[in-house]
Amino acid sequence: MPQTPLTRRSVLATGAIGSAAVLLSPKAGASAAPAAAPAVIANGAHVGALVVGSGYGGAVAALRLTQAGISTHLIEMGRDWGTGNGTFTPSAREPDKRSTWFRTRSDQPVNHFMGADINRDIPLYAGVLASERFAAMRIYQGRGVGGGSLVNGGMAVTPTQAFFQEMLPSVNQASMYNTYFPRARAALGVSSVDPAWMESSPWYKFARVGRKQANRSGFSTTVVPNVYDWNYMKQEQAGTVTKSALAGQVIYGNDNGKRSLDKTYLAQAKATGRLVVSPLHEVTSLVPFGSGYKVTIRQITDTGTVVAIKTVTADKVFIAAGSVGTSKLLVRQRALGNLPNLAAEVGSGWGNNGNVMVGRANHMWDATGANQSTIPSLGIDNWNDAGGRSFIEVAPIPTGIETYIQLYLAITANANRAAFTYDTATDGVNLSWQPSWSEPSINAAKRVLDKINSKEGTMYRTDLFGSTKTWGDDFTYHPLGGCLLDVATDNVGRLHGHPGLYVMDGALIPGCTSVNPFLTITALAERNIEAIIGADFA
Ligand code: FAE
Repeated sequence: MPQTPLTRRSVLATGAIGSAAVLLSPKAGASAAPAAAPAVIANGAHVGALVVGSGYGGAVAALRLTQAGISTHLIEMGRDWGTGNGTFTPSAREPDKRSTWFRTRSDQPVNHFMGADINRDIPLYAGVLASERFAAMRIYQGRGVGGGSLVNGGMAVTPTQAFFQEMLPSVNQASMYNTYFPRARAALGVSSVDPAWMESSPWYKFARVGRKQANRSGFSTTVVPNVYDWNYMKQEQAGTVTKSALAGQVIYGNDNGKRSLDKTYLAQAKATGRLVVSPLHEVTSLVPFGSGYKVTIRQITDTGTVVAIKTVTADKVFIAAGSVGTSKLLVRQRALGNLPNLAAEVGSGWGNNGNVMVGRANHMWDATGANQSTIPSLGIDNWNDAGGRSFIEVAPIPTGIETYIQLYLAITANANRAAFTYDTATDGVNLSWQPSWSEPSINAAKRVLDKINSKEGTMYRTDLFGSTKTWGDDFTYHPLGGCLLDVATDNVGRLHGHPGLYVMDGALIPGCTSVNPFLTITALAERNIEAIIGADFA
């Protein structure tokens, strides 16, 4: 049977990452590091801990389980992208087959320019960015070992304590802000741009112009921390290293510069010798079996041919397939009677973090620059506006030419929540989001951007999200919820009704984090896995 080779990656032993190592003492019954780990999981295997999905929740679980001496298998439906130059699509401007998860045409967030559709035909391939379409919402997600960290903008923002209290009232605030957020920031390698460099770099002119305009209308901006290596970016500008953020790479992966999970949590987990990663393996079913679970896994090639259907058994299963992947998997298993005891709330409470995008047309004297880094550095903070709360990223539009466009991604307070439901006719899962539900988000964003337009005498662009469409309100980068903490699970992510089955990812978070979500997902996973290892592996 053909098997996908496991490519080894180098460990980035930075000080920040090293200082984050929380060495848990090995548990009773924990296995020693295997002499020669198998390349991928074998059909018929019995494993102690199985983690489904290698994004933030999965990577945290994998690291802390292996550090506690527990042999762990990580199952990931996307590719292992390896490292180094030439792994990913060279620029988001020119999507090739590596860009997109099994579509015959790219499906970009900004998909039009001056009336023209800028998507491209591409061969079907296990590309790194999935655009998953539901009736009224398309959801962008990372696919590959590292999940969303491979494709995201790296913005690592801590929500205010006041909002965290509102979002997850059952979670002890002090422990989050004193222990788990700092632990997550250190392990992810979060830092901020050198302010002096940002003021002078031509690649951040778009950010400076965006800030000037926000300030002129009475709004303050805040620097947004990131996992991108800012020193590497300085060298990109100096021309001494291969360009990545300064070459238009981000949503289809960064070959260099970004500390994605494969270089941080997952590299550390592999270094324990107790982690086996199975890329191009998708978990399709879960059934209780003895005191654990029987798990069915489909293995594919990178062009989509199914090469194996494997059945394995696991004592404990950590589901970290992302808000959408986790919700879909569990809703379907409940409907098929495989996990009959799951709570009725599994599938509910889904939100899009209030995401909407929009562009403004600047005047010729407010050029945003032909050269733009793909990594944002500033946000307009209007979260205290009770009439419509928003945190608006000043986003780049790295086309390589001067467009005079000021682009924004707004994160807004939007109380609408959708549910995932099983559809017997298609054997698929639907999402109940309605087009009109984005209106509160647009209204919140307009409270800032209408004012800027009025002050600057400018208008919105209507040619970026369709041939005549102002708002990018039908997609999200930030799916959250579907399996809420302390509702569908207990207060650390144990699913009700099925012992030994856990949720670890963005599905736990009720629809909105007020800021970009991965730092919150990581910190919450750190909290939960510590409690689970302490209590359930004794
Ligand atoms: P996620 O990272 O999505 O990982 C889930 C993994 O599970 C994926 O690798 C899937 O391939 C895999 N999977 C799914 N189903 C299965 C299955 N059945 N079997 C095996 N594997 C499976 O989940 N957030 C920020 O905070 N800052 C940003 O700057 C930012 N920018 C973004 C830009 C883009 C283009 C996108 C798409 C997202 C961005 N995000 C950003 C969102 C962030 O990446 C996302 O919230 C996290 O990745 C979610 O983490 P999870 O662990 O929940």
